[in-house]
Amino acid sequence: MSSKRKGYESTQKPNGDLCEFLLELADYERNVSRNIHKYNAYRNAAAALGEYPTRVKDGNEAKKIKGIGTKIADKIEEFLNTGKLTKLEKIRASETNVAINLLNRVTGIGPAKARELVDDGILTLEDLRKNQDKLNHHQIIGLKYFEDFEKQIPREEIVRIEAFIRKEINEIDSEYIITICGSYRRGAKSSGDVDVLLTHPAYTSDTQKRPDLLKKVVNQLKESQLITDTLSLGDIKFMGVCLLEEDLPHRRLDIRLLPHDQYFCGILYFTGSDIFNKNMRAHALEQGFTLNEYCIRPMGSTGVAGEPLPVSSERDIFDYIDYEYKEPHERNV
Ligand code: 8DG
Ligand code: CA
Ligand code: CA
Repeated sequence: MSSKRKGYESTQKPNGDLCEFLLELADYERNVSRNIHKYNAYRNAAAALGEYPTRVKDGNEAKKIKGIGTKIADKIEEFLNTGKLTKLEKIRASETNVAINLLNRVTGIGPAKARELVDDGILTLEDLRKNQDKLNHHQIIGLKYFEDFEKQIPREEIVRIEAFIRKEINEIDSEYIITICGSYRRGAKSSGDVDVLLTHPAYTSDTQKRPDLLKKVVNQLKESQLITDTLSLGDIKFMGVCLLEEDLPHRRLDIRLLPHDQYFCGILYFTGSDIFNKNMRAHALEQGFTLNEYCIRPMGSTGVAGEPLPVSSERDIFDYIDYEYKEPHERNV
């Protein structure tokens, strides 16, 4: 997951300000309280409000929207009446909360690590720079490029990164297949990072692992000086940093190697949005299928998943579960 701060394009939406405060509460629940249940509840409510076509007039109207319960509706009511939210004012007034939220924005630092650092008296990025012995390699790189990674990547830049990667990979082996997923594939004007999915016809879930297929690509992109840093490199996943040109910011780049037969389930999953995925998986279950980032399987009457079904396009997956096909740009839920 790239983006630690995910916003909705709130300005044009009739309930954009309400979405903003719900997302701020969601961040608080994830980063500070570490209550993933409440985090999801706020995220779902924000997504539902973001889709709602007209300005919500009061808490009662909000409560009628699917995904918004009584407690969140009460907060919406308070916000509409007073223009602010007492709970949020209190959260913002706590130095500890502010610091935990800030440290969480460094890639590699999660809620538990952020809490630990704050307990050690580290409250600012400056404090963190002086205490790098408390950080691992990933976190040190995250700190080094903190300002760069906060910047959105314009679509035109990803278009150029994509062309660069295609050209380099084609020089190693023209049989590689790549797709840039994430918000870019959904047509976003800017993205938080670059999500590359990679496969090769010679690598399937029946064959041996092929870490060499990923390593060759990473080496080539290092040699051609697109990749500047590695956060982590395993058999199937590279996480790192790229730089297209001097004077541009450094960008987060992820490359995942998938077996050829699992490529389309992977593309579907990593295109998202995460809420679109959640809705689609729920629909799959209702239809008697289980869907994940690797495969789609029928659920037998005993509740045990069967063998993965053959998939040769994203559309196949929608067809199995009788779900109306959505183009990537229609998946911005
Ligand atoms: P952004 O980078 O522009 O901020 O947005 P994004 O491309 O939609 O988000 P991302 O964090 O880069 O994740 C890419 C896709 O991965 C996302 O759209 C859907 C899928 N995904 C989930 N859940 C999760 C998860 O928990 N972790 C990761 N790494 N990816 C997830 O649906
Ligand atoms: Ca990502
Ligand atoms: Ca992304």
